Amino acid sequence: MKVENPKSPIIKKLEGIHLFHYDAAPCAQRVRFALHEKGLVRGREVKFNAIDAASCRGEDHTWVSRKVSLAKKEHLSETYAQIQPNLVVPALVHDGELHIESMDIVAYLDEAFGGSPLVPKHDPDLMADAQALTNLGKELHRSIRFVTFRWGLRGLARLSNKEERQLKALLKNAEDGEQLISFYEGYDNHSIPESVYLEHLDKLTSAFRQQEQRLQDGRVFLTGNTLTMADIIWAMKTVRLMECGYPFGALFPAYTAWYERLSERPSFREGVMGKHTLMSSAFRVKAQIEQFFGIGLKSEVLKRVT
Ligand SMILES: N[C@@H](CCC(=O)N[C@@H](CS)C(=O)NCC(=O)O)C(=O)O
Repeated sequence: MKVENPKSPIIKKLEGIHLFHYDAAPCAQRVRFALHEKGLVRGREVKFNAIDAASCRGEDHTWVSRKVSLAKKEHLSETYAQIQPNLVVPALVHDGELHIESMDIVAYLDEAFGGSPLVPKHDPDLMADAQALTNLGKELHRSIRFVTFRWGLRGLARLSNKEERQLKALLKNAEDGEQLISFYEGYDNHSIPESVYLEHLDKLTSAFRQQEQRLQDGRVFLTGNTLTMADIIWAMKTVRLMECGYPFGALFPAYTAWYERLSERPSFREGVMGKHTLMSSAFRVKAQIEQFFGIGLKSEVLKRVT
């Protein structure tokens, strides 16, 4: 979605492609994957709010990385609210134009940079299938949030009272602010009921089972034999859950093999994982320790399906 008349004075100054993102955020990983599929590789790292001429410059065939640390809560700032009114990553600027919503950005990059289409408009049946799967992926974003915050982040991502007040004030007029506010209210007060968490976990398991069935016919990608936006959104959903110990290998072998195929692509290795390896390893170690003690996401899921 292109944002008309963005508030931030930074936007108009940016040349080439600048991505406001966080290495561990699945929504930003979707866009980084697409950028690399389009032959645009990661270039300079600059502060997200840097406005000097050298930082604003673009470079051919690369994108400028403007990291917004979710861990340091840099997204809950007035400066970032002027860039991304919903206070989430990613946001992409291309030659002074601001785009938000990760899957809309993927579609934008597809149009702007050509190459093998990620949005298969040329084939109506394929397009309908890829769109339906993408929509299901979007719907499940909330479920991923509930499950990964609980198992992956625990208290680490909680907001202080002051940060929660800041979040509410900054999102007062945002179109899509209510979801983030109500999620943090429950999460910060430890008042998300177990039943809500389990409902989200079951929704995810049943969605992954559907994908497992799809892949039974030996297809390479989720919608057939070409990579589409559907593979992007589902693979990035899978990254974080894998890190949290979700037992994909034990439950869904064809889905796991599909994910491994995707994760071997340079766009995945460089675009998605490039600078995410440290945090990814920390998540995996945490999951392994939990598994050692017979707790954690793996045993929780296996208990529910057997
Ligand atoms: N619909 C948005 C969702 C963006 C979103 O939720 N981003 C997450 C990271 S995956 C975020 O920035 N969360 C901030 C927070 O949880 O405080 C998109 O697809 O771009």
